[in-house]
Amino acid sequence: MPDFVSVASDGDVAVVTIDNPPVNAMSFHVREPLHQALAALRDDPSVAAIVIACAGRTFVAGADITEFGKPVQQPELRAVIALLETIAKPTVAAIHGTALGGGLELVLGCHFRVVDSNARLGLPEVKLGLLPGGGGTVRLPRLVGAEKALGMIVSGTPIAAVEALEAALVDAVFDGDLIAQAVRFASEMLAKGRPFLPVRDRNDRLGKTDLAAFDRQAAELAKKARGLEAPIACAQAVRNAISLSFDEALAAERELFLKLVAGDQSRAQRHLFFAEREAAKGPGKDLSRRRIARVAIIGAGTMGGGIAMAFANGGFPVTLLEPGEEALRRGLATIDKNYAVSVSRGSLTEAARQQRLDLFKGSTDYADLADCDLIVEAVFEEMAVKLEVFGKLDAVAKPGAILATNTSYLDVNAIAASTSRPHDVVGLHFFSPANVMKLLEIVRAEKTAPDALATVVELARGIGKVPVVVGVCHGFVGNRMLAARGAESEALLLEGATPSQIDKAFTDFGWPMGPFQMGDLAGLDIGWRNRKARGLTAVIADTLCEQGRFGQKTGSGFYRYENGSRTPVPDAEVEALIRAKAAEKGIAPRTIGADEIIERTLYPLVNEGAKILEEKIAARASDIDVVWVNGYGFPIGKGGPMFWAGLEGAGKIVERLEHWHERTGRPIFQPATLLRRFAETGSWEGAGG
Ligand code: 3H9
Repeated sequence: MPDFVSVASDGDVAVVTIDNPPVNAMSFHVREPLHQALAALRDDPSVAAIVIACAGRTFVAGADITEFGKPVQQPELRAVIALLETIAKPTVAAIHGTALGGGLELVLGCHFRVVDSNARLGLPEVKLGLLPGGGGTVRLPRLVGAEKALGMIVSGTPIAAVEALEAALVDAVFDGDLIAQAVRFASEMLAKGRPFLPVRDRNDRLGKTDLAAFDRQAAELAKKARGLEAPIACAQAVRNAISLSFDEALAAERELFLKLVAGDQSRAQRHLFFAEREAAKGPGKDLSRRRIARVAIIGAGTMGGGIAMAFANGGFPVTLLEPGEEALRRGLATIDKNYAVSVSRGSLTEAARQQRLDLFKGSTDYADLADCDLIVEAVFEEMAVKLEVFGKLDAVAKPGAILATNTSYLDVNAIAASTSRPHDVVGLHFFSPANVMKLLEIVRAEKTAPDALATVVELARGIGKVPVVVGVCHGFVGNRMLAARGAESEALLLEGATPSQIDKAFTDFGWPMGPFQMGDLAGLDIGWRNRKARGLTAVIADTLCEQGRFGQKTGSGFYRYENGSRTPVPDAEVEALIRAKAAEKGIAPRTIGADEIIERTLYPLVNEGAKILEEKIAARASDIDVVWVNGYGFPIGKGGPMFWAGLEGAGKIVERLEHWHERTGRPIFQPATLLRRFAETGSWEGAGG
């Protein structure tokens, strides 16, 4: 049995080391020996002070998330912290890496906290649909003040060492041997004979809270919660820390925590936490990786520029190729401007901007790609254009270079087959704006070499993307399912729903915006062009485009946008157009409820997901959830479409799909075999491959 907790002495200072790789989570097998060790040190007269530290790459990254939803094993984390807080000798936490969640709560039980200069500290529980349940909402405000604590707890974003020092969350920041310096710090505190006041008794900062300002801040944050319970509970718990006694607030925090941890939203968010990590494992960790030192992007338009920025942001030298001088100059100027905006907003320093710009090399000549290890094509979405580019790449790229296409729909097998090296070809489907959006669909073509795939998956994580490996089909996972979600939009409009009514059903569900707002934002002309290329029509959307209503960029689409505003205003003209088109088709309008809107849009979404799993286009149902949450705004509190299917009841979904199939005969309503099986077994497992 490994030593999850060990104790060593440095003079009269005891050093307790937690060693629970990979992230020192506060699992039961850590809590038990830690509790025992602390009790023994408390009672040992030869020990004058205690340092708590961690082995490995980080301090404690939180409670063990895999234990949630299972019976709690004693001692609980709260008991360990309570014991720590009763120790009268100085206790010093020595923090490197990240002290997160239960890890930060543990050190709030210490008298002092000293940190490595690269350390980060935070309470990210809200991102798992929780609130800090180990006293964090009650102790943190006592140290840093209620308003600062509220911001940290509701956002879940960790703060850096220097900010933690300024906020009085930590007592010293060190470089070099942290444990030696923590021991020295403990000895100094002993020598000074300072009163060692536990955090629970430090009430002076809390007493100075401006309650009105606090309530305003909490109300602002609640507005942004968009149906999520955890941020509201977090704010409530910090409010309790101000208005209740320490013990009462602690008990109230516990109650809120237990409610959240048992709820669907936290289950969904925990599912996503593990789903993202599973998806990011790619084809296997034992595969060798190719060396990627320089990346090239072909195409300096919006997409190409965004992809180039994503790689530069990750520290890669980038060759940006655009055959025309003028287009290249424009592309580079846009990148320059985007970074300048980040500087003016304060999200990037001037030095970092310069560093990133220095990574760019513009070129109009394919011969300049000969030294690149990964080349990403982001040219016009047309097979002939892509094939021409790949022909040129095949001629100039060095052996072993990975050739990627950023196509959203086209057949990557055909693109690969057009080259002499199909094993080096993959799809890298970035989402716009590519320097911001997290999702990256990595398309594995029939002949893609496993090591090439493993390389791009790892690279994606390295540049802060959330990678999901998908197979080849029209639209891959995301856009194929999007088409299924939108297939009934026109029919719903013609039958009597309005764009704003449909969009409201979506925002009430938890989406950031509905499909028509989304279409107006992205530009209706994109879909129009795609439909024309495939010989398809959409009577309302096509008519709007024929009228020059392309969405926000032209001031009108499904909505009106007054005086350059981004706020959609329902437009009587559009509603009249819909009624006229319905009348032409002899459709009498009727009232359509939110339930029907969800059934005819989101049930086909799930159904298409099941078909994608059947066809092994996605390896796991959870991969599909990762795609939809990170690329399309599916509400995180519902865990993605495939997880939500379980919450909604797959039996109900099958039944209603059958109903709509019978009524309309449309294939999107034909329940997938796998969805029927899920309805019977409650599991998507065994579907992928
Ligand atoms: C909490 O503390 C509640 C308390 O308030 C109350 C309790 C009563 N537990 O992300 P990585 C695994 S809630 C279990 O790839 P990185 C992860 O699944 C918790 N496992 O590494 C992965 O496993 P695998 C609040 C965990 O270097 C492996 O570790 N804390 C946990 O990119 C490596 O993870 C958080 O929410 C965990 N807590 O990033 C912090 N954390 O290799 C969550 C990680 O099998 N963790 N694993 O796939 C993180 O944010 C990142 O993992 C961290 C490292 C930044 C620490």
